[in-house]
Amino acid sequence: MRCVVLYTCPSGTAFGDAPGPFAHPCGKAAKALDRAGHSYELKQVKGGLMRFWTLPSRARDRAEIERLSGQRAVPIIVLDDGTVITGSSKIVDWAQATPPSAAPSAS
Ligand SMILES: N[C@@H](CCC(=O)N[C@@H](CS)C(=O)NCC(=O)O)C(=O)O
Repeated sequence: MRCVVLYTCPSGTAFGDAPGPFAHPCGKAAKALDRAGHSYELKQVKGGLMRFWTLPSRARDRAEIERLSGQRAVPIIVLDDGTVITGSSKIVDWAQATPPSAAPSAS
């Protein structure tokens, strides 16, 4: 199974190395994938609870995330077999537990 797509918020993969609770969840997931040698397509979705001005378009902005994962938060990853992994901690666990050889580079 390879990681095909990493969905993040508009801040993308930034601040994943910040210490402990200050780490940006999407960045933390991206760093773990990078460190483990996984390649992936990055898709940034709009909106977010902190971006309160986007609340009116929230349902539309996160519709794909909701369809894929049943909730609206990112990060999520989608594997090539359709498996969806939701949340930075689970993504970190998957990245560390899955050898890149089992998850060849996305083409
Ligand atoms: N505990 C979650 C927190 C994820 C989180 O706060 N994600 C933000 C973007 S960085 C988000 O999408 N929050 C929900 C929202 O804005 O609707 C994790 O570590 O993955």
